[in-house]
Amino acid sequence: MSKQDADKPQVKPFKGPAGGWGSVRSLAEILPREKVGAEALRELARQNKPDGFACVSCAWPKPADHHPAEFCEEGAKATAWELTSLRTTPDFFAQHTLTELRTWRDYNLEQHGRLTHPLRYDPATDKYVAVSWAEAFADIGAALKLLDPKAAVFYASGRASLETSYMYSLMARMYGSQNLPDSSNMCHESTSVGLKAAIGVPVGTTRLQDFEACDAIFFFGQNVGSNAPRMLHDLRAARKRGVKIVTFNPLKERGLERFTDPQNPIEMATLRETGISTQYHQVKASGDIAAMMGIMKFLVEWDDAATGRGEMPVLDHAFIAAHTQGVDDLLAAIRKVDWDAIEAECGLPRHDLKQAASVYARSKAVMAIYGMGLTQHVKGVENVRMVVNLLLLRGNVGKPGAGPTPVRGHSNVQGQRTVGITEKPELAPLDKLAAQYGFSPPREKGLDTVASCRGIINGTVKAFVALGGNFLRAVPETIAMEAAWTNLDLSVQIATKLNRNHLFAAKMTYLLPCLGRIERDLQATGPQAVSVEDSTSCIHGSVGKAKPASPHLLSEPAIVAGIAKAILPANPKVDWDAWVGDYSLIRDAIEETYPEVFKDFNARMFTPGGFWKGNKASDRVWLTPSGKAEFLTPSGLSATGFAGAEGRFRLMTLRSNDQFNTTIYGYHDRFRGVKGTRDVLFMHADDIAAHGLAEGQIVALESDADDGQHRRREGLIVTPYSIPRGCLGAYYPECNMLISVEHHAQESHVPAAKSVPVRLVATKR
Ligand SMILES: Nc1nc2c(c(=O)[nH]1)N[C@H]1C(S)=C(S)[C@@H](COP(=O)(O)OP(=O)(O)OC[C@H]3O[C@@H](n4cnc5c(=O)[nH]c(N)nc54)[C@H](O)[C@@H]3O)O[C@H]1N2
Ligand SMILES: Nc1nc2c(c(=O)[nH]1)N[C@H]1C(S)=C(S)[C@@H](COP(=O)(O)OP(=O)(O)OC[C@H]3O[C@@H](n4cnc5c(=O)[nH]c(N)nc54)[C@H](O)[C@@H]3O)O[C@H]1N2
Ligand SMILES: [Mo]
Repeated sequence: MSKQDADKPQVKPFKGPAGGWGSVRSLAEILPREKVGAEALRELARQNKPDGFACVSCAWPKPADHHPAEFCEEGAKATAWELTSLRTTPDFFAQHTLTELRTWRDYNLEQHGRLTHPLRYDPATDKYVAVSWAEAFADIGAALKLLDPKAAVFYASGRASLETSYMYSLMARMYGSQNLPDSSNMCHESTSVGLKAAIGVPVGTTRLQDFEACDAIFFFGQNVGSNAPRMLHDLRAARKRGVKIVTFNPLKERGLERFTDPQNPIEMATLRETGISTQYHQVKASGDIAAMMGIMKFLVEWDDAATGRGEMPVLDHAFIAAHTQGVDDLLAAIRKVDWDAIEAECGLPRHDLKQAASVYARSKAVMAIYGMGLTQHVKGVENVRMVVNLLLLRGNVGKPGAGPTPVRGHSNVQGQRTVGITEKPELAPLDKLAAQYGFSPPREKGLDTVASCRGIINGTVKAFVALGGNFLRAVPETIAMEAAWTNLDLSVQIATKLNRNHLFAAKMTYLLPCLGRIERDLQATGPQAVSVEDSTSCIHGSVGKAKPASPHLLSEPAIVAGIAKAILPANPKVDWDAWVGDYSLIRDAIEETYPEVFKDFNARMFTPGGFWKGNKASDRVWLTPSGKAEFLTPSGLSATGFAGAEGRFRLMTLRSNDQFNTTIYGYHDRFRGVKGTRDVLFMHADDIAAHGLAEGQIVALESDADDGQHRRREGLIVTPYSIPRGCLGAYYPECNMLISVEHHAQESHVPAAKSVPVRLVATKR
């Protein structure tokens, strides 16, 4: 057991700001723990620079005029995690069966360091053993060729480069499968669906320069201090200009309260902080639709009054008339909705909503930034559409300083979609691919994440190939999913570190270790670069220079090519080996498929700040069927999708500031004052008392999904916290067993991880 595990758990309020000395101390802890050498420290200096590598952590844009150190605490942790000198070798696997490793915690699995050799699972010994790459590819090819391509799933976690992702989706389609779910299916799919329907583009419309032009920012359900800390610099600069920041979040998140720039020696020395939010509204989980309805109700009231008096209207009627459709229904619903219902659903008094509305009404350019707090709900798509409604009412789309700003997760999750990773046939240029490569791509819809889970549980999915990620840990219903995994014919995992998904074997199981993005990628024509797309649709080149973790690793493009050659007949139009030898040829192919987005791709990929993909909605060109931006009248005030019931709580499954998704860096959540444990249950003090519980008591949670299934999570420590009554918070992925596969967003199918219906069960004191 490492020292971290042995720390005595404690939770007490954290007094410091986001950033600041806490973030320096946190780095001073993690760098030695990962035993990173001088080389890794040198690499940190190249992070997110125009000639460096694109951070492997989040997707926040990398500015053209970068800071001396363009990385944050979280980015540095991600770099250290990849450049660790620790190794998980075949010797390690000789000592441990998978049965034993399944009793380990996520942290301990990954803490053994980078995978070094291609591995095959040996059922006789219940261990992984080293194999040659040639044998692995031949075996995988033989197994996939026996299957109906529609029974094979090709998952992608959002990290792999544009080059790899293009090859991967092409391979799946040439093989005959459109089953290309990705982590976006659990993340911002509600954005892709909601924004596309509302404004005709599936992505945000803003860029970094909009932070310099806005006069207010509305911030919904995104924990910037932990999950996109580099944005704190943009927020701080905006605050210094007097921009108002109005936040809606059930939890008081430190990064949204105040920040000390760790790169500013004066701030650090004087402990000076910048306040971030000028208003902080602790909305109930799933209460954002109601809160936004409340804000709009004020806007409409003030607009009526102003126009009645012949004054400047509050709504932008000219914009609405010229550019939108559907406002009348929405306005009717706003006028009709009752204040008591709004207050009850969002948990905020109308006075608070009035304050928010008044900032909105007085601001000329407003950005709306949001994350998982909006997308991961049964009504996640409506949440996103409500954000657009709010923006459209005052023309806040398609002008400087204004627009929806979804904060994407993985560093290339948006880009993977751009180059074809999608289960939706209408989103891939199938005719173009057919012509370019001379094959007939599958035309029917493939399986998304939820459909893949169902298929694995009911046995219709037979093979699962994963380009990164930890699917079994990230999805809902983990207990049933783990049990069903062993029925698969084939599981292939392309990964850098051992994780829990790798411990569940199919009939044939391969674990294929790859180079990370920070590592030198040497191919036939020399060192290679790759590219990624950030949250604001800017595309960046990335060059890895660190020494690879093992000489036996292959690059992701090489692994994809190895599998592709083993499953596909030779095709003169795709020379997989040539692509692997020279990635610029892959970029030429990408440019041929997507000439508008990737014009002069190779020449432009190292543009400082990235090159912009363009965005029609930001030019007020609406690629919707009506040619207008669409208002949507919400179907109700609550985003939960379930009824309230006595004793039923809304559980939000959250990230700590010591994790990257299922990768657990450690057991501290500094900003929330948690030390030495991840087994906390954040709860309102009055709810603790009302349930006859006490701080520190151990409880279990049971699913309250009304579907007859028993799901239970033991061992949570009752922790009083600033959180609305009726809501609970606990960490992802350890609570995923509580979520039903069927508890997901309508339309986008994103698992509704931010309002899981649960019941509390007291176990021991
Ligand atoms: N260090 C680090 N960085 C990351 C990640 C990581 O795990 N670690 N993950 C990456 C990925 S893939 C993603 S998608 C992003 C995720 O980043 P976020 O979008 O910040 O996701 P979460 O941490 O899940 O937290 C969402 C926030 O929503 C709030 N919330 C919950 N329910 C509601 C609600 O109903 N309404 C409102 N208004 N708020 C709500 C929570 O209190 C929390 O502050 O970050 C990316 N960056
Ligand atoms: N309850 C609940 N569930 C959630 C969420 C939530 O908020 N609550 N969030 C959802 C979201 S937003 C997301 S994005 C998903 C995340 O789901 P995934 O993307 O599937 O999970 P990660 O934890 O990011 O994957 C980590 C693994 O990726 C591998 N890896 C790391 N770097 C590389 C690389 O360079 N190449 C390759 N090939 N592999 C690499 C490592 O082996 C590591 O163990 O989880 C979702 N699940
Ligand atoms: Mo994500």
